[in-house]
Amino acid sequence: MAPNTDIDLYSDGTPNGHKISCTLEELGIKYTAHHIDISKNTQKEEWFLKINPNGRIPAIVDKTSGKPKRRFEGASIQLYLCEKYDKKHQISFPYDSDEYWEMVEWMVWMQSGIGPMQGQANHFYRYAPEKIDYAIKRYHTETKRLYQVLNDRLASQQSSDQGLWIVGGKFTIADLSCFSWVNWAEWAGVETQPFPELQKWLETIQQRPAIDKGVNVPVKFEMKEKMKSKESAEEFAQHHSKWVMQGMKEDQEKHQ
Ligand SMILES: N[C@@H](CCC(=O)N[C@@H](CS)C(=O)NCC(=O)O)C(=O)O
Repeated sequence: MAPNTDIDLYSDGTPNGHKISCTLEELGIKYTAHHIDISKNTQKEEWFLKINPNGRIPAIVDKTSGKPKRRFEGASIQLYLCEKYDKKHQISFPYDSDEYWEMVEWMVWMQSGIGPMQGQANHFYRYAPEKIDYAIKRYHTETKRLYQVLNDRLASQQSSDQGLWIVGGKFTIADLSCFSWVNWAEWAGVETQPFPELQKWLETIQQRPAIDKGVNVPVKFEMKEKMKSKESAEEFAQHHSKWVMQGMKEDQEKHQ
């Protein structure tokens, strides 16, 4: 039976946000989702900075034990939730096992690689007011290089009878972490078809009911729908570009 949790999730419909809503859904535990509209800069408000001093989503406050615990940074939230609420290790591994450290390795790899590189690809390909070819190429190439690393890992796992999963022959938070960004590949202008194992892995994860639910928390997942026409993709990019530019302006004023 799922533990009786009391968790507040602060998030928005983005890759980093999906990472945590999908983790909570996979664990099947009770939580309340609060929409932090990053286009309105809610993540920079005083009350939210007390939860995440970095002013970014996602964050959680776990009130289950009675003493509220605030957690921020995607990978650290995922590890915390599994340590506390995945006692049967359905999507994680026992602390200090070899698989545990391999899982952590791939999560840190994702957090310091795919996340920031694909994030910059989004920025220069979709949001920047001028199209700088050098920057677009740099971040597209780096994202593709990282996808190849993931593709090769999946291929070698499969050929050693570990299934098409990153670690230990089962779906874990390492897969979920990487999935949260690879699922947004087309928004960054990167195709997944050239990476056959990654493509199969992606489609398998997309079919998990908890993932289908999680990507629609706290708001409906719209990107793939918006990508169906050039006009709606452009409109979606404009909407995001506006707040990204405003945020940059405010940061530049503060940090001259
Ligand atoms: N390393 C952080 C990244 C968090 C992050 O960059 N979140 C983005 C949304 S995907 C955000 O809150 N952006 C708002 C802003 O830049 O002000 C994590 O994994 O949690």
